[in-house]
Amino acid sequence: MIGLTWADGNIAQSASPNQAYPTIPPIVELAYTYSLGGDIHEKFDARPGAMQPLNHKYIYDGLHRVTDSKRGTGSGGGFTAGKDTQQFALDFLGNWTSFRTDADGDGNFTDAGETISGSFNMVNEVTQQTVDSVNLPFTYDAGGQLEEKQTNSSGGKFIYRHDVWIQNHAIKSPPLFLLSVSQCLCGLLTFR
Ligand SMILES: [Ca+2]
Repeated sequence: MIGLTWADGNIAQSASPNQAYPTIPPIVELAYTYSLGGDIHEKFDARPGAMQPLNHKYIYDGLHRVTDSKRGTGSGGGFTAGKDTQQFALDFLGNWTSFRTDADGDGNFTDAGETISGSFNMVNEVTQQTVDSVNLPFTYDAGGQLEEKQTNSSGGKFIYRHDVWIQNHAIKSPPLFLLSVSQCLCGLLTFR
């Protein structure tokens, strides 16, 4: 296990028998554990008595890609997953075919908005996301720039426009089509 500790001043370990405790309260004290393959297995708040759900536990597939990012309290055998725990399913190229977040912390990903499924084309552009059985398509121009992204079942969407330098210079939302949501006019000296 690897530990990182920040404290306001010099910090040391207390004398026996409580050597696990710092001599002053640490501002931040993080501990990391690793798998035999070198992947971070756990990252947790190691301050004595810490009870906030700030801890993470990760699960990987055979290619060392994160498939589960659990958030919660405790560590090791005492870890309890909670709110904002996430799961990812990836295709062989690494695209997220599903992205799930337990937003209410009830232990499942079946509540409204908790699961987003993605479809991709041959050049790994996301072509559609599905949220609560609503399909939200994405379209691109021939240069691969995102042109439109549908945002809800009512046809709401963002429209992106690019200049000849492939700089995004306008984002529009059709209900307010004449009023750009945001727009920047990039000059010749604009660097990307
Ligand atoms: Ca849930």
